[in-house]
Formats: sequence, C-alpha cells, structure tokens
Amino acid sequence: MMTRRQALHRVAAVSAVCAGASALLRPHAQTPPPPPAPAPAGPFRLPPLGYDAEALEPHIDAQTMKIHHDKHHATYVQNLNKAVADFPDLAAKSVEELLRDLPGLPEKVRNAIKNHGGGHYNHTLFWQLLKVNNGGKPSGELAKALDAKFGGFTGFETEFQKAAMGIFGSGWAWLTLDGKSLKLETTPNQDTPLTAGRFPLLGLDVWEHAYSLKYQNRLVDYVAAFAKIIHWDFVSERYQKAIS
Ligand code: MN3
Repeated sequence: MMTRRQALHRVAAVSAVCAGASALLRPHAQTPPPPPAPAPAGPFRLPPLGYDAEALEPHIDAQTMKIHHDKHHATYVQNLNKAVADFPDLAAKSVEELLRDLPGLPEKVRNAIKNHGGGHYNHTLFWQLLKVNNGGKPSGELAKALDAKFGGFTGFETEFQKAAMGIFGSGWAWLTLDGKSLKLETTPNQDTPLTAGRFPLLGLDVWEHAYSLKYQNRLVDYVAAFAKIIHWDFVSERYQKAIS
C-alpha cells in the first residue's frame, strides 16, 4: 500500500510526464506571452448615451447606435487615454483644452490626440444632438440667426445637407459659431472645429460606420434621417449660452 508521500510523488511524476508530452505535442510552444497591459482606466471616460440604443428608430437603428457608441466611441476614449498616459500635465486637461491647443501639444502625441481626442469630443457632442423630435425646430435667438444667415430654416437645411453630401471620405458636417456668427463647415476624419477656434453647435458624423449598416451607400437618406432627429432644444440652448 502506498503511503501518502508516495502517492503525492506519483501524482507529481505523472503530471510531469503529461506536461512533457504536451510540450512535445506543441514543439513551438514557449512560455506564454504576457497578457496585454490593460488600457489605462482614465482620465477620459466613455459617457453614457443618455437614452436607449433603440430610441432613434427607425431613423438610426439600435445596432448601429450600439456599435457606434460601445465600440467606436469607446475605442477613441481608450486610445486617448493611452496617448496621455505618459503626460500627466495633458492628462489633467479637458479634451476641449487639448483640442483647442493642438499645435502646442508635444509632437509625439499631437496626432493621436487630434484623432482620438477629436473622436471623443465629436461623439460626446453627437449623442446629445440626437432625439426623435417629431418636427422640432430651432427656437429663440438661434431661429432668428438661422433666418438671418440662410433666409429661413429650409435654407439652412438645404445648405447643411449640401455640405454633408460634399464630404469626400470620412468626416463631419458642422454648424459652428465663428465669433458670434453662424458658419457651415466640414472637417475631415475626426478633426474638430474647436482646433480652428470655432465652437460647434451641431455636427453630423458622415463616417460610414454611422450609417452604412442601415443605409448602405445611401448617404442622402441618412442625412435626411438625421434632419428628423436633431434635438433642436439642445442646440438652441447651446447657441444661447455661447452668445451670452
Ligand atoms: Mn462616428
């Protein structure tokens, strides 16, 4: 009869043989690679959508919203955190501050902050701009300013749509404040008007990831759908605060 000690010894010997055999079966197996370093947890955070992913149906489908927010936007935040990980002075700033001062940032991280900081800022604003509003319209001072600049709301809609449709490749169409004046503009990639010294009031994501799942190549239908879900109360308030 085996003693306990012999039994343990035997178990160990069997394990060693098995380990040896399995190493033979995997001749190229070496020590496993270290697990990837976890993405830095901060300082930037993915904000919640603020409503259900289904809330904008049928204009923007739930799956697009989920992927867009939970994957695309989350990745911008992760990569922005990585970019500032070795720069505590940058990590202490807001994303707006970073983007306004882009040319003054260290060259090593400038491009990453432009792309991922821009992605984070632009999308954070974008989620707030959306609401199924059943024909809501700009109000107050913004309504007056749009009338003055574009000869009416319809004039604005037409010009905004033209700007969005004119983007080549990925980018954004914007209604911005240039000082106290309204301006229509577009930016490529995740560039933001903040860097050019302007204040974004309204922005439309014209990257394919924002619409192609539902609309395929029909950008015009997506732009028309966007017009139906602009949260004009939010935009009107944003304008009012900015000019006050
Ligand atoms: Mn996007």
